[in-house]
Amino acid sequence: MTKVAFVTGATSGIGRATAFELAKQGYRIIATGRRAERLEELKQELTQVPVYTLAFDVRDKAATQQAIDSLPAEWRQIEVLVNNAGNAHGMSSIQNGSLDDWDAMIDINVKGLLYVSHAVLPLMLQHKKGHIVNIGSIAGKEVYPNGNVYCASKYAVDAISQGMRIDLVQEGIRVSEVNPGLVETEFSEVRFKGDKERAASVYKGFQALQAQDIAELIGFIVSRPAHVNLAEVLVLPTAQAAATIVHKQQ
Ligand code: NDP
Ligand code: 8X3
Repeated sequence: MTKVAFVTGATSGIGRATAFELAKQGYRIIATGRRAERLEELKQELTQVPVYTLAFDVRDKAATQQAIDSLPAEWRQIEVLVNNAGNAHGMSSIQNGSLDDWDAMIDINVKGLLYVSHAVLPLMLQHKKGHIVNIGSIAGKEVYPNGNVYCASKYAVDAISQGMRIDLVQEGIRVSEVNPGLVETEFSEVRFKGDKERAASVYKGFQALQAQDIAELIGFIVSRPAHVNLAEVLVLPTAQAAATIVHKQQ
């Protein structure tokens, strides 16, 4: 039976591209996200391997556990978990921040990643084999103006990834963390609450990373020999030197 990869946030951007990339390596794909219609579209398009979809909100711990418990036997031997679901919500100073935005970022990026991992890990532990790839960010490596809580959520992903690696080393489970800089996805549209013009301006004047770039990196990480773990990768567009230092053409 072919191996199984579980990808969160597969309805868009990095997660969607990763589902396609891992399928190229022969993984059967469990694709998850909230938007069931997008998951259905993915299933229609991704025909070279079997695809199983689970629509749930990672903020809801009961729904997350229930969804993963509902997997049929032939989908339970998960070898790769890509903890990708996440977003920034808003971008403002701490004194002008919105509690709802803060809740969303902490609940999705931090607690959601934990809920999914908590439900999937027992399936990996049964086989003493598995690879967890957490999607952090350059925002988990440096704090930038008005990034406060989003950065905090990604610093938490960094700490959780290190903690997972320490606790799971004796179990033979690899834990990797991918920390991208600016990737052109729906990320900024979500951050700026549907303001497409403002979102597009983030990626103007330079060549941003594309979701495919990150998907290929994830594909590389999970295809290393069993004794090799790429623990952490910071990946930036060539035009980006740090979180707020981007060389843009006028
Ligand atoms: P997108 O907005 O394109 O994709 C986000 C994905 O997360 C969607 O599939 C969305 O699915 C899913 N998601 C969001 N909220 C929830 C939720 N409550 N429950 C379940 N799924 C959810 O953004 P990206 O592809 O860019 O983002 C993917 C990851 O990459 C995120 O963790 C982000 O922080 C990180 N990242 C992004 C960078 C960038 O510049 N784009 C740079 C560094 C890191 P749905 O809405 O259907 O639920
Ligand atoms: C997304 C990249 O720079 O907007 O994590 O924080 S950034």
